[in-house]
Amino acid sequence: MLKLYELSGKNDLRFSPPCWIVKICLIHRQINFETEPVRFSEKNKIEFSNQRLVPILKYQNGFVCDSWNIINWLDKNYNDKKIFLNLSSKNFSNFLYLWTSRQLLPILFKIIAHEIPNVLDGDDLDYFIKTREDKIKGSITKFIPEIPYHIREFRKLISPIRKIIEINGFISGKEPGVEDYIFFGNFKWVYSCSACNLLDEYDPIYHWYRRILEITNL
Ligand SMILES: N[C@@H](CCC(=O)N[C@@H](CS)C(=O)NCC(=O)O)C(=O)O
Repeated sequence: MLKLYELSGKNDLRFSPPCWIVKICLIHRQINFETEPVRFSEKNKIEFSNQRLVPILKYQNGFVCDSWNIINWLDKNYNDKKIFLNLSSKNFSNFLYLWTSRQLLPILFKIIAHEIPNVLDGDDLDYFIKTREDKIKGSITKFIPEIPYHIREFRKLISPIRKIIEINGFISGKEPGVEDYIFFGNFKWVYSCSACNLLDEYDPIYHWYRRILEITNL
């Protein structure tokens, strides 16, 4: 059986965006898997992969790291699940993945950074604060005054996706697909860690997010 190594926090909360991309894909495509929680401080659990990040998907004869690589591996090895419908769908998914990881997640981090410690405890809490503060060269609370600005900008930035959802219901079309899984990771992260008002309750993207949760029984 496939084993998904995914980040876990306080009370076993799973909140990592790339881990959710893979997990929602496995759930929605009904691919059997078991999960292995990995805390920030449990690098020993993933030593076999010779790197320090999750998600990792372990299969009978090996493993794949990185959510985009895992999605591609699933597409290749679960041919009947039709993860990418064609090359256009693969390219659009790749665009969404790169846009998410390079541009959206860094903005979302500024919006929720000061709340992430609430979902961590013990050594994980110290690790998170130390590594992230080293990276941003300052306190994780330093973005707080800019939050309303970043929320406004984020809502504007994702307007093309809002339009697609208004037209089709889902990003992939009439049913959720790989493009929805990739975009979903952003919101699952924010809503797991933060009480911020990221999306207006009338926003079609907010309703899309709720529909994905319902469809996948999350
Ligand atoms: N590009 C990778 C990103 C993986 C990544 O950054 N994972 C984070 C969780 S969101 C992680 O494992 N962090 C562990 C750490 O910071 O020590 C992907 O798409 O899978």
